[in-house]
Formats: sequence, C-alpha cells, structure tokens
Amino acid sequence: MAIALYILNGPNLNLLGTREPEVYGKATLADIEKLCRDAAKKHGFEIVFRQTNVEGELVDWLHEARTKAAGVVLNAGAYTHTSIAIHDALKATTMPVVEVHLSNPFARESFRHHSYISSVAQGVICGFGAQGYVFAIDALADVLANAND
Ligand code: CA2
Repeated sequence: MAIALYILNGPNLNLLGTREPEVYGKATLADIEKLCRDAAKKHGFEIVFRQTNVEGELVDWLHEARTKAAGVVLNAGAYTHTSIAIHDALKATTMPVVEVHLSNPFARESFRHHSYISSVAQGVICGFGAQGYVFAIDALADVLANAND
C-alpha cells in the first residue's frame, strides 16, 4: 500500500479563486488539489485532500492522520491564529507536519503574526501561493526518506 499524506485545509479556503486573488492567487482549491496529486505521485505517495470550515473536524482529521498518514500538510486558515484545540491535536501526533500558507501572514495584519501551529510543526512554508503546497510535499518526501538516518 502506498504511503499516504493528509493535506488538510481550514475555513474559507473553499472560496479560493473567487475573491482576493491579489492576496491568495487565482488558483481554486480544486487546482491546488491537482497540483498536490501530481507532486505526490512523483514521490509515490497517495494523498487525502480535504477542506472544512469546522474547527472540530480538523481536530478529528488530525486524530485520524495519527494512524493513517505518514505526514500532514496543514493550512488551517484563520484557525492558525486562534486554535489551541488544533495545537493540542498536533502535539498528540508523531508524524511530520508542514504548516502552509498561501500568503505571508508576517507581511499582513499583526493578528496573523502568531501561529498556534508553528511551534508543533516540523516546518512552515508561506508566501509562495499554491506552489507552497508542492514545496511542502517535497519537504515531507525528504523528511520521510531520511527518517531513519
Ligand atoms: O495565507 C493563507 O493560506 C491563510 O492561511 C489563509 C487564511 C488566513 O486567515 C490566514 O491568515 C492565512 C484565510 C483563507 C481565506 O481564503 C479566502 C479565499 C478567497 C476569498 C476569501 C477568503
């Protein structure tokens, strides 16, 4: 069975491509899913790609990922800046997690400068638009390939 990566997306990311292209780019979430599927295929990974507007659902999916995923790419949207529940769920995982943002939150409003995820993620990729998801998958491939070094 192929190794699975979970690619989880939080609130409002279902609206990508409809508004604020100057901030988030023109790609829709379906475009990003396609990019991720192509990137994962190159590494021989399967992906589970999901989006929700519900905080608890992200928590449930992170619990599920503990036994089903080798790694996680997480764009928690605005929950990044508010969710202790997601922080705690990530703390209970052992697989590598890459936090991704389309925009660069540090170049935006100060309320976006703090992340509850960064301290419990392996790394963070932000500011590269949809391509950031591809970088995150490449990074997970590298981390997983070198896991036993
Ligand atoms: O840059 C990112 O990926 C964010 O995670 C996106 C979140 C934002 O709250 C974070 O600070 C940074 C917001 C996603 C909202 O997406 C929309 C897309 C189109 C139209 C409206 C919202």
